[in-house]
Amino acid sequence: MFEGLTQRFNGVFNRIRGRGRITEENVREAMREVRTALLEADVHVQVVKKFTDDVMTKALGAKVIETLHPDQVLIKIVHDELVALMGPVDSRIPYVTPGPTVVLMAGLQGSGKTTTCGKLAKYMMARGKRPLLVAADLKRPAAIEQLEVIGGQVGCPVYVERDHQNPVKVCRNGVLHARKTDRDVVVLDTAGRLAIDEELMAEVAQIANTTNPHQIYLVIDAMTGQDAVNTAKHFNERLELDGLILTKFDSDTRGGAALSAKTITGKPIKFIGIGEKLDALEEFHADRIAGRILGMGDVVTLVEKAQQQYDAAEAAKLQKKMATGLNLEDFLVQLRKMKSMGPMKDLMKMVPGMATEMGNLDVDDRELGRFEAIIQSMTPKERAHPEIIEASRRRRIARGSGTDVKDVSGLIKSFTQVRDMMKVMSKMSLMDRMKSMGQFAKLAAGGIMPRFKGGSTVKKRQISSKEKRKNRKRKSR
Ligand SMILES: Nc1nc2c(ncn2[C@@H]2O[C@H](COP(=O)(O)OP(=O)(O)OP(=O)(O)O)[C@@H](O)[C@H]2O)c(=O)[nH]1
Ligand SMILES: [Mg+2]
Repeated sequence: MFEGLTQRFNGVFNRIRGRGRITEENVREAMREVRTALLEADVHVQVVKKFTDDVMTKALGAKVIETLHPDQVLIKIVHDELVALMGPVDSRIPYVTPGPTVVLMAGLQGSGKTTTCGKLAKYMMARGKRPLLVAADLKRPAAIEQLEVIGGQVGCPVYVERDHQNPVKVCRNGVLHARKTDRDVVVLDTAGRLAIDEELMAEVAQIANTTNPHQIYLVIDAMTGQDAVNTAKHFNERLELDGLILTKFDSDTRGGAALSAKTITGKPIKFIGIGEKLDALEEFHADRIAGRILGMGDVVTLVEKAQQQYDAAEAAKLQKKMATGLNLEDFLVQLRKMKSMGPMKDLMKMVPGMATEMGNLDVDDRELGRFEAIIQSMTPKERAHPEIIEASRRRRIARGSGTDVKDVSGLIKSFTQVRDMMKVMSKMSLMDRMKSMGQFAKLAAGGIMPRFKGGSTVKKRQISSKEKRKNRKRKSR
């Protein structure tokens, strides 16, 4: 699959090897080659641009760790960006209780829907599920038989109705049949369409509307490259997909679809089809694919270790500070560091224990700027000893920073809480500290940020599956 890309990346890293250090010039040169390599691999131009820009920024801001060579650092950065490009992805299927969990499969003609239905049934059965396949492709004469044969091969029952041409009815009855026969998953195999054609699109939307599937997967053919991604974009506008399944990954295509899909459609690839046989289905893991593309797992591990050691040394320095008590001056330094490092959310993810707590939160980077303005309007003495900031000082600071007194008070209060908590934490064992990190994240997220902006900095992103189904209904109308 990715041979061409792998070769090109190797060439880029080889050329950087032997240079003394990472400079703007040699990274720029490397990125020119990477850009060509990605475009040749049929990666969407928008994705190529974002990727090379991000790698460039990260490479120039990379920590200087003496023990590492520039090519090693670049390999790690490229690896991480590839992972970010394709992820995050959770390939688990979220089953509902009580069942049955309804899974709708959609896609263009010949993309591999029917085969993938069989593969999924086998995959689910290996995990203790009792799926039912439903033959809802009534357009192609042999489609029902094809699904029956596949069901027979994997040992999964298939629900069919032969006396009419109404796929919506078959799907609805299929779900009822699953209930009666104690099957806990229903996989609906729908008719393919040659291109995005309105009639068939309306049909699949109607099936979605009637059966209210818990998951909608779009099957796309890796061999069609960027067309597959465009298809996914169109389907997603109509169906609100939960994930993509990229088939024919075993073919010698250039990999553009795998690399572009997430960025362009916003939906992750959940599974890949790697052959015609019914066990040729793999969960999609972005890091494995990135590893496959670069083929440099050992370098990535090496760099990770070196960075961990470096981070440990830095952490020890910060730890000392924490024990003696941070002041707003330190805070400002950290804040500026954060700003230069990139989006706040990415940063939060790097703190142990933060990722899970912060996963659904969106922190607005612009707010950091207001934060900075407030601290900048304080005198050095106020920054070192925030407790001296009484009412009149608060008013002056608010005026100076163009904010409200309420904002200034909020910031000071939250800062004091965080500082005190850090003091306590610095005396804890590592284990206890990790546990408290969760609480700290909540404090940082629910404390400083929203109070600072009146509650709107932190947005809850996730919508419930009920809302999602409602949205779907609205869209399909
Ligand atoms: N090599 C390879 N072939 C695949 C893969 N998945 C499906 N195929 C083949 O692709 C062809 C089409 O697969 P189907 O499952 O019939 O596709 P479909 O989307 O159901 O097609 P329609 O029902 O006509 O819309 C078959 O020959 C499959 O064997 C895969 O992952 N790798
Ligand atoms: Mg089919």
